[in-house]
Amino acid sequence: MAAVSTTATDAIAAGAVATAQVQDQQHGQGHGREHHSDHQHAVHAQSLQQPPAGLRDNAPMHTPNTSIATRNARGWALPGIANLHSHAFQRAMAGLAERQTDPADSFWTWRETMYAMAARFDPDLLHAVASQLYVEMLEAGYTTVCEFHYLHHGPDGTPYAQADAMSQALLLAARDAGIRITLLPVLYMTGGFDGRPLSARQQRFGHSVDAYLRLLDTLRISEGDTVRIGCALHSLRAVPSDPMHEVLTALPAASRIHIHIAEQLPEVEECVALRGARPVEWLLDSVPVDARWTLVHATHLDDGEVQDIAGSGATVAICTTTEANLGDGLFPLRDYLDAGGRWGVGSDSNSSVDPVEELRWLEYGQRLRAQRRNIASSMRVPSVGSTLLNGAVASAADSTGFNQSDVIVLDADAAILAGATEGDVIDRWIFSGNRPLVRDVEVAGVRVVEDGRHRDREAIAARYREAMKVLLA
Ligand code: NGQ
Ligand code: ZN
Repeated sequence: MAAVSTTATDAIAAGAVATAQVQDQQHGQGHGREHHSDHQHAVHAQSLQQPPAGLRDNAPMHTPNTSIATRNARGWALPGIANLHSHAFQRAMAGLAERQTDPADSFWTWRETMYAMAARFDPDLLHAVASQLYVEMLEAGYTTVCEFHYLHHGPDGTPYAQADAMSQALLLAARDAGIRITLLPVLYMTGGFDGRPLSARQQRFGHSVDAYLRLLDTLRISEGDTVRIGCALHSLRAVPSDPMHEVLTALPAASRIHIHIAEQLPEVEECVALRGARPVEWLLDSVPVDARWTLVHATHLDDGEVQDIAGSGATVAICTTTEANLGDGLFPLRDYLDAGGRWGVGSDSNSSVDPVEELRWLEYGQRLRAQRRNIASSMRVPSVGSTLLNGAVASAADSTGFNQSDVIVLDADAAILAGATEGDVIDRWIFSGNRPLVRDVEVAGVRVVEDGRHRDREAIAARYREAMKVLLA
């Protein structure tokens, strides 16, 4: 093959193919060996409770085994990850808002582009886009999605003949994909802190308190093994104080409550101007926030708010990639961990659908700011990956309302995991790049992803392509 190359491009291409073939052969030959040495390492790590020899100089003498990874016949088993925040329809605009619309482009100009996309959806299109998204979530290792859903009515605000048609589309998408869903219908009443009415494009989001509570009642019939119905308040901007109290009083005691809280500085400033306190401060002073609450985008916090959220038992949903994409700001992770705060991750706008990227960039953002390394770690749990994953796993039940956990299995035969141990496999998964390593995913005992592929990947993708033709027409 190299012999017939006549141009530099051909030669380079031929070289690349030859290298790839060698790598394939090595990978193929290496299978048995890797398996064997994985096993040896696992035994070694268990008996000595020490990091691999090459790293011992820099490691504490007695590294406790805080890993939640275990080796089984199919690979490295880990708990499935809960995605604490998603707006499924926004998946359809991934990569389509990365162009200048104004020299001062911001969250607020992005929101106009997003509203234009939102206006095109109906229940069938939402079902097609959400089921594709949920397949991708499962293949990436998310086994539960908290869907923060506010596209309730027709584009002009007229309710659908079946008032919960859009919610049902999301429940159906979750069922098709086989993911657990905590559906969070959103209460959205005003266009800003000053109580201004919804704009034309926001009409389809709105409800009266009564209509909203009726929607929750209707949807609760669907609750079951893999479905929970919770409550979402869009934001303090969109929900005035009185209706907020009315809804909270009417909720069943176990209901989970999610809210967008302090994503952008202008909303913090507006809240101070109109409610006399910062958003988190106002919320914690106004209602009994506890472990049933998830605060999404608790990005802009002062020191007191960091302590108070941590003390409340609420979970913070950090949406690293969306917060980066929208230019929101960095969550004060180290201070919050020091305060003992609970947190998890969400894919939010779904411009990225991968817990690895959320967790990795959660840590990397902190490193870039602090100009230090290994921020989410401690002497007790030195592994950054374990600290991150343990945090996400610990908050999942409180945030989602599901007590059962699911299983994902990483491909122990992947070259990048050669020689992995219980003590390092999580770090190696999160900090080794972008090759998908999730081999199997089981939700409620059903294997929905096998060998990296969702059981209905093709059919659901075909329906998504048709939907995108309509959405982009
Ligand atoms: C949302 N998304 O509701 O989809 C919001 C934008 C808003 C994020 N905050 C709209 N990432 O907050 O008004
Ligand atoms: Zn959101």
